[in-house]
Amino acid sequence: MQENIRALREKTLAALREAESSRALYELKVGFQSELKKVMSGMRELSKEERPAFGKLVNELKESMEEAFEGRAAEIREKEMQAKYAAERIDVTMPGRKFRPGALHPVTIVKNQLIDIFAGMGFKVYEGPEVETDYYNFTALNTPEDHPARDMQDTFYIADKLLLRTQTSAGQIRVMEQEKPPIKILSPGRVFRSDDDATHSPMFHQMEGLVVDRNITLCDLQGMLAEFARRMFDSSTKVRLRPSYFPFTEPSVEVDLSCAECGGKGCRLCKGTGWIEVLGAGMVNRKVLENCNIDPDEYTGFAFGMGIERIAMLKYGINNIRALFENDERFLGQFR
Ligand code: 2NL
Repeated sequence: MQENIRALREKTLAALREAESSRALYELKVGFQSELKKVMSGMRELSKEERPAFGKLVNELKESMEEAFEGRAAEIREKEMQAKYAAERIDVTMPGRKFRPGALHPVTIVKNQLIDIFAGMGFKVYEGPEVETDYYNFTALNTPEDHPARDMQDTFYIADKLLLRTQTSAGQIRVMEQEKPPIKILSPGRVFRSDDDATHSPMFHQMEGLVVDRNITLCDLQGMLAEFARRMFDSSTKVRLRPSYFPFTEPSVEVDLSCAECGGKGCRLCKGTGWIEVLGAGMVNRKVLENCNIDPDEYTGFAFGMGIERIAMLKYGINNIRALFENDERFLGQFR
């Protein structure tokens, strides 16, 4: 019996030294307790006289083993904490991640400025669909069936009579069909033309304006453009109208602004002329009004259209339109 107790003590102490984790220690304790029970059950075989001495030995074993378990548990806890600290160690002196704030794209900046200026004159923003029918994009705008703009080479067709709009006026037709004058709308948005060089991109942004009411004249257009030019560029900017042609306006004009770079004296930017062509405009063609069931003898209107990229290029001195589409952060970061 005494031999059994001694053996269990030796065996348990040896196993304790080997135990390396709380889990192993727990399993060892369960094993020890069941073996201790077995040893204690041997008490039945002892005589009454032998039992007290045996009981004392068992108690001593229990107490000393409890102490040994507790001591080893503390060592293991400490080791496990150290391992956890090592694994979770962070270097507080490491430099933080660079956080670079975003910025608006120059086309968005200019678009917002244009909307601000025209909203201040009472224009409402209307954005039509980018995929249009050939009726809204061409026919309603008085573009003849054989007009070169309708060519596959100039327009992206999706299906027969379905295309990517080449001008935002396609959407303005929808407004004129649905609403009675007075109409005063601004249509910013993407347009698509099969065109690609330093000053043309197959996708660009346009801003078109349309005013239809009684007694609207070319003078109203000119006055509004003068105010726009002063607000968009600077207060000394002058406006000049030259005769031009668009199927959807009659008369049609090309609109030049005095060169903001040289103040009209003539420089490289304006090629020595003192003027820069900025937009196209005109009085809405009678046929276009009729197509929308607006009586051209009762109502007249003016309309204008400009490329937002072109305005941004002039305003920021960008000479290649590609810079606006490459999304090079070194370029875009300059507009913060
Ligand atoms: C340009 C010229 C222009 C219009 C757009 C328009 C719209 C309707 C009726 C008549 Cl609904 N005209 N828009 C008129 C003249 C010129 O744009 O150079 N755009 C980039």
